[in-house]
Amino acid sequence: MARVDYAERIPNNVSLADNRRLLRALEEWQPRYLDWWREMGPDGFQAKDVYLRTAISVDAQGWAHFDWVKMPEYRWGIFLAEPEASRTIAFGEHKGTPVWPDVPGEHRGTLRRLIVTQGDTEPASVEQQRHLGQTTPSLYDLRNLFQVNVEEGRHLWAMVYLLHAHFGRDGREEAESLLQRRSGDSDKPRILGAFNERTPDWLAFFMFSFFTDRDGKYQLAALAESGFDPLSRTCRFMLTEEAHHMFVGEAGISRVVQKTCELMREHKTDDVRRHGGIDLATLQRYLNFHFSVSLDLFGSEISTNAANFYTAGLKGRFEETKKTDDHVLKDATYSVTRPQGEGIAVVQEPALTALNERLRDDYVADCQRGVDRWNTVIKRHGIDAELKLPHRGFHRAIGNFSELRVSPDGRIVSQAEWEARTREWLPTPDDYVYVASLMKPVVEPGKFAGWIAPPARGINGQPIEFEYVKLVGPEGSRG
Ligand code: BYC
Repeated sequence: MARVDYAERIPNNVSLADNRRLLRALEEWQPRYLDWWREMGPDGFQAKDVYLRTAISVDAQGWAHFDWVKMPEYRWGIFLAEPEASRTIAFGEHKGTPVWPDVPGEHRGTLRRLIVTQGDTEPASVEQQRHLGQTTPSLYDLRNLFQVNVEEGRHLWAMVYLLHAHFGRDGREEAESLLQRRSGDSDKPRILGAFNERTPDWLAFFMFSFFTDRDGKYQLAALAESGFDPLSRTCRFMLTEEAHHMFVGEAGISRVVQKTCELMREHKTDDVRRHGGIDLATLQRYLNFHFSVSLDLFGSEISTNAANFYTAGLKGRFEETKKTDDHVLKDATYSVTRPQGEGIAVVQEPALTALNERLRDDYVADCQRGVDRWNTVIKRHGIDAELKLPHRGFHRAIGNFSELRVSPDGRIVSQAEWEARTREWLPTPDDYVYVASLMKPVVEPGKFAGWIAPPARGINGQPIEFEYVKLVGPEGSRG
């Protein structure tokens, strides 16, 4: 079961060949997916060989195979983690009963909505990143971008499989719509806010991979607890791939911080812009932006949707099975931060409706660990400065704080103060122009743009100067 069947047009470990109807439906979707990939996937480079990893099994060890692949020929497939024998639902009103191999009728609409929302983010991120290849800081980074992109494409396949296999005609229609919406398009936008923002440059890309992909980790982990077993197994395998995306973000920012610190030391100044670096203040503003829009992705602090998902056994908590409470939460409370009077207070709320906030807390703690590691780099250079996560109420569009103006240090501020100081807190047009001015492609193997340090090591044991993307085609053409 763990081996993936590569003889099929659609590689899979779900015995697609035994279900001719489903196979035909997915084979009809496949060319439309490829049309979308060609139209909205990476701009250029489609005919180039890229050193990519492909899933060849779902075993935790040795699931990936590295080889040269042209992106449109990537073997996008359907991989579910191994079923867990006699798995039972771990939470909610069905706690202790066997997981569902198929969708229970009464939860059909809700599950479809969750799967579509998850699925929609995957192509959205590819669309957001499609122009970045043109300004890559190195071949190593170019390859990482494309790895992330093909895997987001595979995650779309993962959700489309569930829609086709379990939701009949509605599912097929939703699968089509996933190829029709477009990030940032005012007529047919992607579903969630952050996926309609621009990813204008590589600093934004690294921030997105650190902060927004990490929302993916927490949402997938919560869905991996689902009583709907195919969703759980799909998400478990997606999480394996997701880890690399967050690595790209964390290591990317870490390398920018490293370079910034080297320039600060070398030139004895904070103003590294004069030396082609990205100053810490600009990094902080980008961080503030990406963290705050990613916090919105968890939904409102108080959410009956979240309570209903949980009680019905559809979406659990992060590491649900490791928690030692009753897993029903009817009588429990949870601390929630909210505006109160003139200030901000932490109050107790029913734990069930506070589940979005709880997942957000797990996420914030994880983000903080990454920021701490970046700060270690700054400290190592003997520099007295710190990057900080802004207050959770800062720059929010969803939930308790969406109607207020909150400073990064957690004060409710007037509109006038907000307007006067927002340029200290969020990236300014000038920041974007400056960062854009640094985005000159560097494509010589082993060379890196001047605003980012090389990585500690290459991919899959290859040297850093490895030719991760072969830009010179047979006809000698580039780009
Ligand atoms: N933007 O009760 P509420 C990833 C809507 S990222 C726009 O507050 P709920 C990835 C909400 O839909 C992970 N709308 O929240 C990362 C609802 O609408 P309806 C993606 C929003 O429902 C990088 C209404 O507001 N996965 O994988 O408890 C690269 C009230 O909702 C937003 C998932 O999201 C927003 N930010 O939770 C690639 C998991 N927030 O129903 C990939 C599946 C809320 O009243 N989705 N709304 O019309 C979910 O679990 C939930 O839909 C949410 C919202 C957590 C998003």
